[in-house]
Amino acid sequence: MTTLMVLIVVVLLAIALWQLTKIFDLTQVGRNVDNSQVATDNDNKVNGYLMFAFLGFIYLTTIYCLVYYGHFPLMSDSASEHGPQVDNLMMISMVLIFAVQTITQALLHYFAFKYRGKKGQKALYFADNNKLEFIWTIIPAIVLAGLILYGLYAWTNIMFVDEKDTEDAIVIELYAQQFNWEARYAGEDGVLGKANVRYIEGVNNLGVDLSDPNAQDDFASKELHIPKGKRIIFKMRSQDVLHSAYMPHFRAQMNCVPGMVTSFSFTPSLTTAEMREKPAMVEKVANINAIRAKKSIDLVASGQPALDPYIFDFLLLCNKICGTSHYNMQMKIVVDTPEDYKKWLKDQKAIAMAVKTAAEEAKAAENNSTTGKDSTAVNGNDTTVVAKVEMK
Ligand SMILES: [Cu+2]
Repeated sequence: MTTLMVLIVVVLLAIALWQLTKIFDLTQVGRNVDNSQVATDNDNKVNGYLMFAFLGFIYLTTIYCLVYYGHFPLMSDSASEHGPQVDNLMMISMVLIFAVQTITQALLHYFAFKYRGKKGQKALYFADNNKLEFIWTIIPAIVLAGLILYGLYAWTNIMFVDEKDTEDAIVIELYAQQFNWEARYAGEDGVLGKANVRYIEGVNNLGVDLSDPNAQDDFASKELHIPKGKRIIFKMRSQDVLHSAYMPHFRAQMNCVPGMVTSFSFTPSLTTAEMREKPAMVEKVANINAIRAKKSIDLVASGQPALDPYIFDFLLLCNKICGTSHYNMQMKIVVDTPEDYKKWLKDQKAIAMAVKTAAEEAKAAENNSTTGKDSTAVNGNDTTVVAKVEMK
């Protein structure tokens, strides 16, 4: 609201100034003033200096933004092994853009000043200059080719995983739906059972093929637990529309497309507890909590409960605008130590067995009441890649 008021005041001031200059012009009528529309040397000189002033304005704004809003390093503390490669690429691109912008803006404004209009001076016209065109084509071409090659190298490194690295990997399915995520683990046998959206029924909300022996011990979780230092292969599916599994701290993102399985793989390099202790994270959390504490004062004053302090957690977010609650489509990711992960798995398996028994009982009861209904009608192509998981 304050911003709006300030904007209105600025606009009104500008209008007032404009009207004042008009009145000033009217007072000059009759005096010996040059009213011609052709720019004089003095006009050009003023415009030339204004070019320099504008350059100064750009530089000052840049410095101001860097000091007050730039949080260096722009990206830090990636929590996956490939993360530093992505950060490097980003940093190199940003530094390059910054250098080119700074130099070209200086040149542009300097030459606009230097060749400002002067009486008797005529612009030199030439159709082309091969040498000049060669220079301004070849330099960007080489720089961009280098950047693209480095990008391709990083991309192949991240997206194509060696066979031997996947042997020991954990395969987890990420199931996207409007508007939440669910993770499916392979269970004791280490193999994810088949699944298809057409099998979704009752408690089977992931569409797991319950007749598949591999699916018998699969279990789902609303919280994504992964162990540090072990390669995780994510298999993404979507139930309804296009979603995108985005795990910013791990520098990972992959679209979830209905009807197909997409994949992304990474190795977590920091546990949740380690990430919380990083100096940059400690500072960030302290900032957030300072803002929350300030807001809480107003809330408490108006009789509402105060905000809880924020504690950092890794998140899986949706990065495709998939509907009204897209903004809140998220799942907590917990990176455990390998020991904690094993403990968590054990607990989950026990819960999964109980849920499975309940589901089987429910299905049996339903089958009894609807005899004659063709339960083998589902014959769609199975879309889930069945993968081997090693479990220790
Ligand atoms: Cu979504």
